[in-house]
Amino acid sequence: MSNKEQTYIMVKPDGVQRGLVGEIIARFEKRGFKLVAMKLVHATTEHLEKHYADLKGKPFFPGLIKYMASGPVVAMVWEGLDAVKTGRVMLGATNPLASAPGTIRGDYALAVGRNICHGSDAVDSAQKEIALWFPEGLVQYSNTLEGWVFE
Ligand code: IDP
Ligand code: MG
Repeated sequence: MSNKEQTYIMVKPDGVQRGLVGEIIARFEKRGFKLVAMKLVHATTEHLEKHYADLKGKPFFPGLIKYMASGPVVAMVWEGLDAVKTGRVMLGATNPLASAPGTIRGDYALAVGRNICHGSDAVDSAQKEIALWFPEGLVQYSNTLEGWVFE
């Protein structure tokens, strides 16, 4: 079913410290996405290096891992129509200075190295990230509002 696409969304350590967890969750909830997994986790550098394996070799990689390991993150999986692409649109551009107002980064962040949230960039990377962060699996339940969100 096309409305079952899943994306991995994470509030980064700066988003947690700045008290933006509720704000970020609220945006995905209000948009109509369904929360199918969530946990607060202080990730190890090994785990974060796997998550960002594609960026290994970039000059900012060591700083990125240090930033991401500096405190707990909120790991989530959201499900719904076009969840991956729409999640990225809701987050805004990687560099918050290029993010439109109304996006999460465009409303709450200024620096690329402190951009408060992560979202999967493609369906296949979403599946990899979900498997990495939620090896225990997702939570299955029915949401009675689905008929009001999807045709
Ligand atoms: P994305 O998070 O928008 O998908 P990626 O290119 O996948 O962006 O980079 C992952 C993360 O690495 C970014 O969200 C940001 O925190 C950090 N990052 C990317 N480019 C830079 C940079 O030029 N300087 C510092 N940090 C960066
Ligand atoms: Mg990325």
